[in-house]
Amino acid sequence: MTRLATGAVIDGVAVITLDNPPVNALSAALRADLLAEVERAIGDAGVRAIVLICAGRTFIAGADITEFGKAPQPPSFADLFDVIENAPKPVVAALHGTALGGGFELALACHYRIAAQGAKVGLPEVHLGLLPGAGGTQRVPRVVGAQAALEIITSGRQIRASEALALGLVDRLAEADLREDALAFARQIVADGARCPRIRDREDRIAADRASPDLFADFAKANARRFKGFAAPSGIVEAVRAAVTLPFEEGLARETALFDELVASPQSAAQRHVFFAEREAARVPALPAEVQPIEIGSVGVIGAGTMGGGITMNFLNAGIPVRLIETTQEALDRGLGAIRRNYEAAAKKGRMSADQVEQRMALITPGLDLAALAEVDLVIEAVYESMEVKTDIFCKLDRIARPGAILASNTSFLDLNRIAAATNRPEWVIGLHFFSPANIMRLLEVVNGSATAWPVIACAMKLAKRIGKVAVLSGVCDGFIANRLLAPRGVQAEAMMLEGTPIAEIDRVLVDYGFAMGHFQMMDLVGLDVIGRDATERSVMGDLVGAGRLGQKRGAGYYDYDEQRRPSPSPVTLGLIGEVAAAKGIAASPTTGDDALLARLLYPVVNEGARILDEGIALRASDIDIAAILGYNWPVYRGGPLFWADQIGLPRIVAEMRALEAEHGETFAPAPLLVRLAEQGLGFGDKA
Ligand code: 3H9
Repeated sequence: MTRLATGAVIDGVAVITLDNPPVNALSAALRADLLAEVERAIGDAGVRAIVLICAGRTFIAGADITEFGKAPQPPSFADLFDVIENAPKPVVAALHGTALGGGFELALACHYRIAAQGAKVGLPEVHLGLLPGAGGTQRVPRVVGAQAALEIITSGRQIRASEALALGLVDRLAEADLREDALAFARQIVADGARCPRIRDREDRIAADRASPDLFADFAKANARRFKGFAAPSGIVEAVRAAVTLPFEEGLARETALFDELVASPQSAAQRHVFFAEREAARVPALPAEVQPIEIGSVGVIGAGTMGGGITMNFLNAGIPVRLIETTQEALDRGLGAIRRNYEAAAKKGRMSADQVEQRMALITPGLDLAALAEVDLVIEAVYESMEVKTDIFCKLDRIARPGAILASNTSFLDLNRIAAATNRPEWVIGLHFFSPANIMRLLEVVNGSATAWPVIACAMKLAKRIGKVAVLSGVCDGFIANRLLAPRGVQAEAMMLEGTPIAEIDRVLVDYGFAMGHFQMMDLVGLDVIGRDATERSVMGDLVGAGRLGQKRGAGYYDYDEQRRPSPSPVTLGLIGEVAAAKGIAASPTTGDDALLARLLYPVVNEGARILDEGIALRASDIDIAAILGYNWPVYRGGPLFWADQIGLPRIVAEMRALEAEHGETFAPAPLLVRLAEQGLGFGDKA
């Protein structure tokens, strides 16, 4: 068997190289090999110091996440770290790439740390619904103090080497070659007396923290909004408090107990599912292996409105030049102004420099003529949703764009195949459906037309990663994956409203489930005039617009808003709901009870997901979860609608849907796939 850790002694320094691609995850096998090598080096009288370094693109990026939920295999992290920390010879960790989670915790158990200039360190466990379970919550506060430790661990952010040096989390930065510099550092340590300082013995920072016992409650309070619904942050606060208030061993035991609780929780299972689902989404099994993605060096965007501007920013941020086209100078100026304001606001917050603002703006070539797109590699059309306008643009693009250019539409529900048919090259046409605000939302639905060629799909999937998006491949259907999936939630919210369920109750249940806002709050935020533009029959929304209640921007929509934009129930809306219900002959029968409300709102989403999967619109159940999480802010700790459904159990959902069907009609008829899986005792996650 290949050994994952190998040692070589160079001038009295044992260099132990870890090699477990792709990210050197600290699996049981790697822990065993590393332990053997460290013990060998400790026992070797010719070895005066030890350097731990990794092969490949990164230092250890954490524990092996696939091992969570399985029976733990020896050696444990604690046993391995004990041997390293108590080694009688100095141990130096040499960090490059991303030293994260259990990898960074290993480095903190070493006596010294040296980092390559471009390295980053961090404890991202919180993103997996966990806390650092290998001493991170105990050692980091001993270096940086409790306040900074809380910030670092609850944010899970990656810290650049220079900041890590300033914070004392690493001892020095390599100047040139990490391995050579680590060796030189080890030799110098030996020459200076071969001290083996242990972070666990450091008291100064936490002694100071003991003087401010309120800091934990204050931190939790100040971040209550950010932590809402998540279990891991309070576990982290608790563990860091233990670091300050308990002796090291007891603090460590507290950390382990809290970690064990979280790792067994449905939240962490959901967040781990999301971690792998995001990566899985990039894979298209049917893509022939020999297909080479087309490279994109320049982009054209048609439409400088909110969507087109946001789309443009993604490419500018990745250093890709954009030709931005509008129909009038005024619209173009407005669009450019909005992009600039956005960047300047980011610069004001310290997220970029003034120079970077200018560099990004300089990548835009504005224009009023589609002919300017003759040479770009990819054109993205982002004009309003009209088949007529879009087919006209694609017909023109067909004449203008160079052969081999990809022609993409940002349509959110129109038939991509009809758009493609307006050209003589439908194989070069694809859907790139961004979500608003397009520079922020991470989902990109890549819509595969019936004629779209494989290299075009391969290109879109690869490009998504380059511009920081998570691509999910979708077939052509009304609303593609995310919009189609979530539409039934809105339908049911509005149906319940007309049946007399208070809208504030409907919204509250969604917020308690974990959504950032409820259905009606979201409508008010987006603007009722914008959403209800194409309505054909009488609706509460239409009446609200008629009454000038356009949403938050007017201080009144479904809700009334005060100056701080806080919503309160509106008697006007209540009256309109009654009128519309009466006009439609809907009798009052409010839904009560959180579970009943939730089932009514979200089981139809699960059902639609089953149809989307069964029809082959989505490649896999986890893609549907990703679309909901990244496109609609479905709470990540629920794992998405289909993962959530699996956790509830499909037989229970089918039974409840049948009861709803008996009461409210066939909208609730469980989808065939849902019934099939339930009968077979399977979940969506089991569907191949
Ligand atoms: C932890 O450490 C707990 C401890 O505190 C306590 C223990 C007691 N395990 O993201 P990429 C795979 S919790 C297993 O595409 P990039 C990933 O699935 C852990 N697999 O690359 C993918 O596989 P595939 C704390 C992992 O360059 C491949 O590696 N650490 C792990 O864009 C490439 O990944 C973290 O949460 C893992 N830990 O980004 C860090 N990590 O090719 C998680 C990655 O089959 N990892 N894989 O799809 C990351 O954030 C990114 O992967 C990283 C590289 C930044 C490292």
